[in-house]
Amino acid sequence: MRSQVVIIGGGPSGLLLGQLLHLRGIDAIILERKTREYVLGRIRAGVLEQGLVGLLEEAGVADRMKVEGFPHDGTLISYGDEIFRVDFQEHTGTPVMVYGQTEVTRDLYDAREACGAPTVFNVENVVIHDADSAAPFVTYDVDGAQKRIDCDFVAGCDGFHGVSRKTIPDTVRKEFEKVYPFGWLGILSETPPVNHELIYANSERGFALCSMRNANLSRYYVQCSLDDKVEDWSNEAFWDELKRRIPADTAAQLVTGPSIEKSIAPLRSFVTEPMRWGRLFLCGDAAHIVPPTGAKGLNTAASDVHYLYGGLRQFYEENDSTGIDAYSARALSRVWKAERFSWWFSSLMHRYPDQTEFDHRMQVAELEFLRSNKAAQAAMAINYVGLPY
Ligand code: FAS
Ligand code: PHB
Repeated sequence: MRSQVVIIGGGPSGLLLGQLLHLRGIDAIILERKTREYVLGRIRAGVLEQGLVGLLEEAGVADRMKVEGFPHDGTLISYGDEIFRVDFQEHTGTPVMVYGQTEVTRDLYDAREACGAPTVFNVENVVIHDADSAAPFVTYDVDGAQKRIDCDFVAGCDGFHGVSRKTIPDTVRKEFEKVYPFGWLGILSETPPVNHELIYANSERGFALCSMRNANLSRYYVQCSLDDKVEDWSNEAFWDELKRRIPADTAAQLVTGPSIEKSIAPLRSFVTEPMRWGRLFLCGDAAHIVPPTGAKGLNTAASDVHYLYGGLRQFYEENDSTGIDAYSARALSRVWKAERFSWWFSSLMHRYPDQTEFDHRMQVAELEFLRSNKAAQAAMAINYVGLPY
């Protein structure tokens, strides 16, 4: 079998790239390790930058998002019982879109099935061959049989635990990592959100985040120990802890209820360089990870897709490799800025186990400065709504 592009991974990166390529008549097959249902069962990002909104419009999958999504013009930040708002419209003229990654992925799968583009689920033993040649190919097992696809390019969209990144030789690949000494315990509950905008909370007891998916589906997080297990946290314990980390009058408004999903995510900052090796291009979590504090994971995967799609389109339509040759440097330039913002916001909002009282006072001083200084708020807003592609 032959395909112009083989995309490894049927998450948002792979699906969005596949849809954009399909619309330009560039054939791409997606190889996904799991089933569609399994992929859609993951609860992850909730905030879309305008760049991603634009890409979804370009891919023709934005209709439901425009009806069911919620544009947010700002966010709240609290510390103790103090709370203030950062106004995205005032500082950037653009909102962010609150619409779950699960729904983005569902819309992309629906569009892919509607156009008949090929996706192979339940693949195993995916191996990328001769990526540093002009004739790469991919082998994989499905239904007990080994398959081979010859191609021009491979897009490694297979996330942090995929095979693509490790295909780049250790002698070529350089990795940068920071592991945070805490995780996020998240729940999804069929309750009305405590506030119509997100609340990022710094408290003596640790970080908390109040988010949502719709008017009756809330998403909450509390910072937790890396030693915690989900089963250590009853719903009651979660709600009690959340109430103790957000301002008292906000906590008094909180509607609690059963969780329909509960999970703990570890936090790390991670970048691989380069994001290209020969005919292999890494995209999204395959190349980089951010702590979710800045809502940059999915959104940085989107800018990778934008750059890679543009380069592949230029190659096929204009016989010009300028875009693919510039891909790694262009993507990494924006990736590192997202890494910095995510690290900065995480450092500002979380309680670190080895944090001294002085360290905490530094956090409070920076929060006071952010609260009182329009230039500081503008800098945060510009990063949060998304730097230009
Ligand atoms: P994904 O990991 O989503 O998709 C990769 C796909 O490749 C998966 O479907 C996987 O099954 C498949 N795959 C893996 N190995 C394969 C192989 N060998 N062969 C074939 N297929 C293979 N970001 C935010 O902005 N906000 C958040 O709140 C947030 N929360 C998160 C919580 C968790 C637990 C995690 C893990 C991530 C979170 N993220 C968050 C980041 C997340 O949204 C990612 O940025 C986003 O899923 C990136 O999409 P992909 O690059 O497509 O990778
Ligand atoms: C979410 O709604 O899941 C969400 C929102 C903002 C973040 C992280 C997660 O920074």
